[in-house]
Amino acid sequence: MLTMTRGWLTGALSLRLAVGMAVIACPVGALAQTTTHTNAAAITIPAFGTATPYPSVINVAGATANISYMTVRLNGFAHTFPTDVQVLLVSPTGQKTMLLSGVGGGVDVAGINLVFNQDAATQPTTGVQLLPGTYRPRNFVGVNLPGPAPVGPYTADLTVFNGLNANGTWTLYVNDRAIGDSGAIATGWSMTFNDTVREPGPIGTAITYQGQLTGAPPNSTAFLRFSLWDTESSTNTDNRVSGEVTRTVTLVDSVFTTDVDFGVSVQRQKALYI
Ligand SMILES: [Ca+2]
Repeated sequence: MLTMTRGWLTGALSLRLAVGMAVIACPVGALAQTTTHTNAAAITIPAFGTATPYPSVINVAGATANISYMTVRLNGFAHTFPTDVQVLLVSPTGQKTMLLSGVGGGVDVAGINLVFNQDAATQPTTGVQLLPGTYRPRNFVGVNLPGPAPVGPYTADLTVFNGLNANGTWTLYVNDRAIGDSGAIATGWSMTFNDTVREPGPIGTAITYQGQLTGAPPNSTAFLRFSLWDTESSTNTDNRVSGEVTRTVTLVDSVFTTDVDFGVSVQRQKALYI
């Protein structure tokens, strides 16, 4: 009787080993996550000059995937001449985009929520009232913000952050560039990082399997059949989630190494056993 050191053989040479889980059990879309980070403290915009605080800061930690898409919210935006206002977002590693600058004309707004993402259908309008809504960023007046904000030129494009790791200190610089009229972002701002658009397809189940087969001549060949199962020990074929992959392996001092690939169709969001 041939025996496996890390499992057992049943029948002729059909085997089941509770190994390789770390490789096989990776769930589909394991990298997908959506996280929102908020600084709800008020940002006060003076009649002229830099807001308080300048910048407003959000520290991000724990991000395990790189940014594929992001949304920024300004909550409770108010101003009596919105076109005065510049809002610049800077990443921990210095990438930057203007969110708005020179938009909304001179029409008072009070307590509106502005959402920015790159898929929005419209940009804020320059000369008419700024309405609550979702917009692509717009930099209509491209003058430099006062330091310590980085100098321009400034893009108006949230995709500049794609591919970055979000961890670190994000800064939001708000400036009023014209004398008279003031405002606030009364309940602060937030960023949402969304990875669903980069969710991978099913992960393959190709592995390199190394085992030890005893009971056979230690330096010989053996014919093995591999299958994937969704339980560790059931012999019910309902628990078998792949077809068989057969391999003739070469034993060297009873140890063999072989590549086994069950394809992607068997991928489950749970542990599998070989
Ligand atoms: Ca002003």
